Amino acid sequence: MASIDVCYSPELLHLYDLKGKAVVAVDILRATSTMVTAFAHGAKDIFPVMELEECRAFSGEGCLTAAERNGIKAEGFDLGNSPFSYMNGAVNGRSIAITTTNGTRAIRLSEAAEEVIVGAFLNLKTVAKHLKELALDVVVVCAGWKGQFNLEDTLFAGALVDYLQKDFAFENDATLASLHLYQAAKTDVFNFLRQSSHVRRLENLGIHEDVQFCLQHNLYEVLPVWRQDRLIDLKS
Ligand code: 3SL
Repeated sequence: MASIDVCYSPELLHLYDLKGKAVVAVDILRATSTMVTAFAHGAKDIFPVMELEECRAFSGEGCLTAAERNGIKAEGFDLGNSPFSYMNGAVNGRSIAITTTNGTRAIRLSEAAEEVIVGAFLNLKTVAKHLKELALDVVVVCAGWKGQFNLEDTLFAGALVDYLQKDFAFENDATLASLHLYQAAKTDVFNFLRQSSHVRRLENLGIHEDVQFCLQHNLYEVLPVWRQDRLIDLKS
């Protein structure tokens, strides 16, 4: 039986051997939720990059560029990191280069895996189904916040384990803790996260609707996976 593990921060990735495994990279608030939303609204492909300058360089190649630092849209880019700004038809058929504080880093640091999948509550069931079909060992890589643990990515990990627990073995306490946290939170995930640091950080920036939106389960049947140098949607 394949196993499922949870890595609470990209800074802990050196403790995990990703070779031959499937990684689900997650940044619920908001990078991976936004990428899933972008694909659901017709984005052709997405180039997640770590640095602002790297991202800016893509504008010369006909890509839309998107950048966020510390919750704020970086100056001089087409888009920020709110899922709502990807819903107005502007991304339809377009390539997007994106850099965010933690999410794009989690994706790029997972490249050693056999398969890198972008997960969010928005596409939870689609990701779970794909993992069952792949039958590889899984590591959920939480983006966290600047190397630290966060609650929302951990809840997503727990939700995924909830879906997969009959088909995958658990190998570490991080997985069990994620599952228990999600089981405690699942009747009202929004309320459970009210005091969490990134929800408060976003609220202080006047960002309210994004949190409710990103916590919706199974809104989209989108499956972003890493292929060569970009993310594509396997469901399109
Ligand atoms: O850290 C990240 O990658 C972002 O998703 C953070 S924010 O939600 O845009 O503030």
